[in-house]
Amino acid sequence: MAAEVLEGKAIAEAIRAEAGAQARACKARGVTPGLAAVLVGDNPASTSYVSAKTKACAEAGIFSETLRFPAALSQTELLLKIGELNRDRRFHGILVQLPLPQQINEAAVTNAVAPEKDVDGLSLASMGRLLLGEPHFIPCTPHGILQLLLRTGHDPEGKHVVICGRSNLVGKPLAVLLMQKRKGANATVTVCHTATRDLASHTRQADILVVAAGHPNTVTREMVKPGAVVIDVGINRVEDATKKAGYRLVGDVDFEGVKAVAGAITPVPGGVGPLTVAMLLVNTVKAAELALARQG
Ligand code: L34
Repeated sequence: MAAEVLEGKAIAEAIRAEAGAQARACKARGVTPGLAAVLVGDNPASTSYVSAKTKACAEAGIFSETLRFPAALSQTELLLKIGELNRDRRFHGILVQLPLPQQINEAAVTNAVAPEKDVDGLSLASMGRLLLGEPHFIPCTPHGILQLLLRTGHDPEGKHVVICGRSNLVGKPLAVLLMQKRKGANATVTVCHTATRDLASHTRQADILVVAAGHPNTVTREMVKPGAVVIDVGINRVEDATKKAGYRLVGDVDFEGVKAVAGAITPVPGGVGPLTVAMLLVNTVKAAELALARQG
């Protein structure tokens, strides 16, 4: 039997509507949630992700502004800008879209965002809190994956989750999130990466398999246990002359092959990507609510 396709897009729409209702409640109390999106350079994928984010903000009644900088921007200039945004009361959240050009140290920049505005959840403070089990802002993609699992009836509690990929953006925070001793988490977690030997021997153990490796076809049919839930985080552009854009999007999983054995699988596009966007809105509204609470 073919796998159930987990439509992230529909779930993301529901979450965005919830965030919109909360944004209206903030407005009624005198504060419009605001997001500053920082985009350095003109990477086409980053540009399209940031515009998806600001468009979703507008639909949810969240004020947003995109600050665009040339690829040659220095780290010092970027840090100065972030300092300004930290002090700008119109913005409750600051997003610095990654990757950044090579002359800029990403850790220095993500960590310069004030903890109360760190809606991407990537600063030392946010990551440390997550690790110690007192999460504040949870990074958007891992949070979105957890919401997708919970809202489609695949509670990870007690399950063996195997994650392929150990990035700071996805694999690492997701592993920490899923191992927490609390409702909606509580999984047994294995993290595989580029030095893992015999990857298939690990992936075949997974009740829930999350693939965030950054390469098409990292996971194929024979690597998946029958009935497993497969979450494909990858977004790769592959050349396709039949498409107007000259390319099409594929994930890190061989979708057609794996669909034949898995119990459930996320598509690309329309799977995890839209949830990343939705969770940024959730975090931004939360930042505005916390600002309101501080005002008393
Ligand atoms: N700081 N950098 C920071 N935070 C993030 O959370 C991200 N990420 C990743 C890259 N860099 C980041 C994103 O925003 C990946 N990512 C992201 C956001 C949105 C989408 C995909 C990745 C998305 O909307 N994907 C659509 C299709 C997009 C398209 O057509 O190109 C989808 O359906 O998957």
